[in-house]
Amino acid sequence: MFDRRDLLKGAGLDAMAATLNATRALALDTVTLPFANGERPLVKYPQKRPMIGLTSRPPQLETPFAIFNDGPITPNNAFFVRYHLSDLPYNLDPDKFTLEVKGKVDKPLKLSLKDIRKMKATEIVAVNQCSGNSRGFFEPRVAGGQLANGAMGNARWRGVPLKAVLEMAGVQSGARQVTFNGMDGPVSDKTPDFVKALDIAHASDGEVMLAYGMNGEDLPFLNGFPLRLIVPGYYGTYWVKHLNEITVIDNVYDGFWMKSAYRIPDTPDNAIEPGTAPKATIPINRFTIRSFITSIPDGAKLKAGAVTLRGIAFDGGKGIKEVQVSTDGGKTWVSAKLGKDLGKYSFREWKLPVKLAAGSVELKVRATGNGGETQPDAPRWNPAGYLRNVVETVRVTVA
Ligand SMILES: Nc1nc2c(c(=O)[nH]1)N[C@H]1C(S)=C(S)[C@@H](COP(=O)(O)O)O[C@H]1N2
Ligand SMILES: [Mo]
Repeated sequence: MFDRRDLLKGAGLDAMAATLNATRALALDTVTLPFANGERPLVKYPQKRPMIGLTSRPPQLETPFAIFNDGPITPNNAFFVRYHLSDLPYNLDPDKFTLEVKGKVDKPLKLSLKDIRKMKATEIVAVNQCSGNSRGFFEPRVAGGQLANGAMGNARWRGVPLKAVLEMAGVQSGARQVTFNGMDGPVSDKTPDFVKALDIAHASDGEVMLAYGMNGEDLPFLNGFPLRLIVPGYYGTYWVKHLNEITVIDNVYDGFWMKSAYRIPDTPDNAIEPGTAPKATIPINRFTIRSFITSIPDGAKLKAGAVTLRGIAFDGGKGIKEVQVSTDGGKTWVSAKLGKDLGKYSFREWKLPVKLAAGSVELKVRATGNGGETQPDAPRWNPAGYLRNVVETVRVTVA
């Protein structure tokens, strides 16, 4: 719809604003996700290929699952999009953009994109996954965006360590947390602005990153152009987009999106009895370990004989030790061959040649992390529909 030079001049953003402000993006077709009320339009947004549309105000787009079979890196134009608030910064001018660093620091900063790009760059391959990824599969069903498994993606992020910027600003003693605010905002004053917080030690660990690059290009607008937070191993809620305000504070941030939203039961496995309410909660944090078969969709019809199964696995940052596959509904398991290691926060590809005999076959996949944690056979439940990591099953008919 427009090229990168136009985008940087701002003309592209105007075009995008027009498209995004249209009540409905161009609907191409529909897809049906495998749960009740799973009909969704396939929609086309600027810088994106056709994506599964969840909402249009704000835009929320899910990645069609077949794309995860194309390789371990999710293309920018297929990367999922999640927003809470509908007032997006379409009119931002990258030449005038500034990142403010303030609060309990010796030297408050106002950094331009040029300033940030002049700093020593680092790169990391890391999965971004929405807390609500796979929420549509919860039983009993829970409120919130009814997503299948496509609210995740893996990219090579380029930027600067947050640590380096915090050091430039000089964090004062007594600092406890750092808050992150982006340029998007609520349309009505009643909705609280989207602000997230990390503990100071986490924010200064050298891995948390301010990213301007994604897979060798600028961030797509809908993925946070021109700057976003990368919090490797942590759910996407912390990965604040269009990030322009960092505040060091000497208390624990109690804004809505930390204190009331994005919380998980404070129980073993962060699960509770389905349909009940948790007694105590904590902020959501690291990913649970997951694995998927990507080469064969659920419900496929296959010819009997040899086939190579392929897929991906990832966890909250220890890295994948083993992926096992079952072709008999979980009775027996065989270790798959792991693909190239792109880092402990990345998707890890796996593949396994198997022989399938005629009949109804349940294919299952289960990952084990370097810390020994693995996936449960039965789904765990929490009222917000977070953390899903049950052993996934792909049912196929072999003839
Ligand atoms: N500014 C801003 N950043 C945000 C959000 C938001 O609503 N506004 N949503 C968060 C959530 S919940 C997720 S899952 C990720 C999604 O990142 P993506 O849209 O690039 O895939 O963005 C995070 N960063
Ligand atoms: Mo999310």
